[in-house]
Amino acid sequence: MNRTTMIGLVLAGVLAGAGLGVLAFRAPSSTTEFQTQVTGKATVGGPFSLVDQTGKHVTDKDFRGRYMLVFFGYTNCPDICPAGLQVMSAALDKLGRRGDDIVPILITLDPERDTPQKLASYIKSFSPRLIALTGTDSDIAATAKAYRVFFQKVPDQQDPSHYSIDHSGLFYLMGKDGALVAPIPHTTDVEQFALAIDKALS
Ligand SMILES: [Cu+2]
Repeated sequence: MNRTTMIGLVLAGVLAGAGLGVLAFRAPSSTTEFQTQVTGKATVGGPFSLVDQTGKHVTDKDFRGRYMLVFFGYTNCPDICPAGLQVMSAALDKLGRRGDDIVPILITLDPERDTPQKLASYIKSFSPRLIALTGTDSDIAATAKAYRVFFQKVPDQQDPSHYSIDHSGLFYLMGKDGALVAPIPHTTDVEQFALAIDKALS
């Protein structure tokens, strides 16, 4: 056995031990957490059950066999959402037929204000292929949690009846099996966005 193999084996042993330690000391509270601990790989995404902009009930399973390009936001968002969705739409245009299997999906973090009707009129400004999903507070919270999306309601200082929502701005390209293929930051430019998708599809 050469030295590198030896070090490799020792390291593997240490890592395996550490992994078991985590499992022993912290009982996983969910399958996702369990997978994360066993594989050491963060699991992003998962089942959801929501309502689209036409009022139709949809689940993640409806998109199996296609790629979901998932983004979380809200229609009253002043910056991240409109800018990100604009870039995403342009990137899909750029990809042309190559992106035919991609379904862009906006999931609202503001189900209180974002009704299916409001979402329907909002997404008209972007890719005609974009669909938008809303749901109950708890369905939205569970979906955001599965995607590890941070979001927080921020009341308006001047007018407490108004609020904005701070939120993380990643697009998640999910594979035909529903598993994460590539995260794409909302700050990516059109060229790079299209390239990232193109790479992920090959
Ligand atoms: Cu936003």
